[in-house]
Amino acid sequence: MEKIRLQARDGASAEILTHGAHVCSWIPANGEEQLFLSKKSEFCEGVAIRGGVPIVFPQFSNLGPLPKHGFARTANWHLVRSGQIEQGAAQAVFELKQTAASLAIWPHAFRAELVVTIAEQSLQLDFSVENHGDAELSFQSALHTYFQVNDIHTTRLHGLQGLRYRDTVTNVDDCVQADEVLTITAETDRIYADLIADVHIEQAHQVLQIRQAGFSDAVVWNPWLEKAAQISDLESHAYQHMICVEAASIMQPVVLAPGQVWAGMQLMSVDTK
Ligand code: TA6
Repeated sequence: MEKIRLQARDGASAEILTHGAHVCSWIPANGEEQLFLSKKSEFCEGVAIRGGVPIVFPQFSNLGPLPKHGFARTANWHLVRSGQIEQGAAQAVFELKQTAASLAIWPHAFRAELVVTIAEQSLQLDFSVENHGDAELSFQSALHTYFQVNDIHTTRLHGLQGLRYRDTVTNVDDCVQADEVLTITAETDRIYADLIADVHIEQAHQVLQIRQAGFSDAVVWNPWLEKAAQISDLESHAYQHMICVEAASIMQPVVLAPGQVWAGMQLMSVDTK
């Protein structure tokens, strides 16, 4: 698997693997690593990477007959181009098309594209899917971003108040986020529907703003101690240093007519306090 290193003129950098078009590292200009990557992650063909930004497509979790979270995160993507673009930003473009293996489990011709752009304090991920077949297709998708945090106990999430969510831990639908601040104090696995505001991850030293478009939902996941201990490629105490906030389309799968294109975006920007 090939690793692409992006460097913007201002020093911001990112690393992306062709395996899964997987963003493994993002360091803003004059900043520190923002993505969590498990030290126990395996980097081998056919295996999903634990951390960074796995691309979930065309199925979320086990909500269908496909492998968990679909096949895009373990597929070999094609690098279309990479390098610096206007105003010193750096960008890499990857594409994935149907293969004999994907057609065997998901009978659709498609082209998926991930555009990774870094500059200054931000990372932008543009994900799109085009239906190349002659029949309608539908899919779920997520940018399953793992953020690195210094201490989960003092990390505060904003921007979810008033939203409906499905609690995947208790299997209760139609919960409502009452509080303005969400702190993680136990295993948390929630699908928030119909986002309206940006989500902010607040830590003592910085605030990371997450804006999304195209994707209607957001997933918040932390396995906490017991669940983490059951995940073989995650160190059991790593849960203290990670939080997944995923831009997702799950509740309402995306439906594409032949020739139609769908696009979703997750834009992350760091503001040091
Ligand atoms: O997005 C949250 C979630 O679906 C959790 O339920 C949890 O299983 C997580 O993804 C990780 O899944 P993975 O297949 O990468 O172990």
